Amino acid sequence: MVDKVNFIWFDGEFVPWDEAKVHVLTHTLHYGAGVFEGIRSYKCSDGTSAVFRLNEHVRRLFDSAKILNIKIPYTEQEICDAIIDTLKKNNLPEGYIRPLVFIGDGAMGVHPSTNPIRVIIAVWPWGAYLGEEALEKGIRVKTSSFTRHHVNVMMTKAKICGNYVNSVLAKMEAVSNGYDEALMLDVDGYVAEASGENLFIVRDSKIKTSPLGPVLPGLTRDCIITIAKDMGYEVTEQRFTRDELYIADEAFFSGTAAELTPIREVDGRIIGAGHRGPITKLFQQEFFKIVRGENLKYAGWLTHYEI
Ligand code: PPE
Repeated sequence: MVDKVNFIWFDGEFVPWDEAKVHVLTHTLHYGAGVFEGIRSYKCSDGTSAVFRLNEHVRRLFDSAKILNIKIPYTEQEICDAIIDTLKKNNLPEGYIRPLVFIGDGAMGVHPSTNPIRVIIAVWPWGAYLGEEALEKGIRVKTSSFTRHHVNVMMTKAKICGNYVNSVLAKMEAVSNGYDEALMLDVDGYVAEASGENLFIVRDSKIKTSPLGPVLPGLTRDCIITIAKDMGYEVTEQRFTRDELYIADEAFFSGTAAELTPIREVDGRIIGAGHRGPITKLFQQEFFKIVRGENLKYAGWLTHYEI
């Protein structure tokens, strides 16, 4: 269950959590044509809080809307300000932020016509996505029977609601088979991403991640690439096969919700030593230092606020 807070920002107004409702003929509810973001804020060691990569997430929200050809009736700055206001209004020093842009009710049929474009911003406390233990011990993963999107079937640079039906199918299959997460391959059989995370592998201290194409341009992915390069690691964005993952020394997922989650097993093969590897641990530590404002080199990624 989501941990309720008091208010949701809804079309420019704060509405009590339980009253943030829509009509059953809401267009997006039927056809999935909406866009959303997943953002986190963290308590910093100086006593303030900070949203991680706020501007870039909001930019991706607007990119997603452009790709879907819908116009958000606010500016990027207005949405950034509304996010901070929503965190403050709810006295939330640390949590998850979910802006959603959707097509309201009016006409039915796949052409949304003049239906209103509506925006909500919800925030709530959300701990480790795959469990606190997973961050240290790693998770068990199974290759999905569901293929990740073809770039001309779904728009993969956009975080479109309907794209996630593929993720829901894959995740449900993985969990019902006793695994924590699904490994999704692209249409050519190369490793793409998971239901809600990008993926990295490490072998001989070299880092590799799937190139953009079938995968979401994750901001955590971008953060890992940046910090790994800054630490002197070689990082390549190159297609790789599932057997290259099987023989990796280390593997981990990256995502706003999942943060950096180590992978300890794939399709019954133990990855590396079967627990979080040293390079994964190093990146994880660096990541948590950055989001908590302890590494000033990346201070530009943080938007501070005070409760
Ligand atoms: N791939 C997919 C398919 C994806 O959904 C996410 C985020 C990522 C990669 C990583 O992107 P980024 O968060 O910018 O590093 N998934 C969001 C939704 C998770 C959910 O279950 O809901 C998230 O992590 O917020």
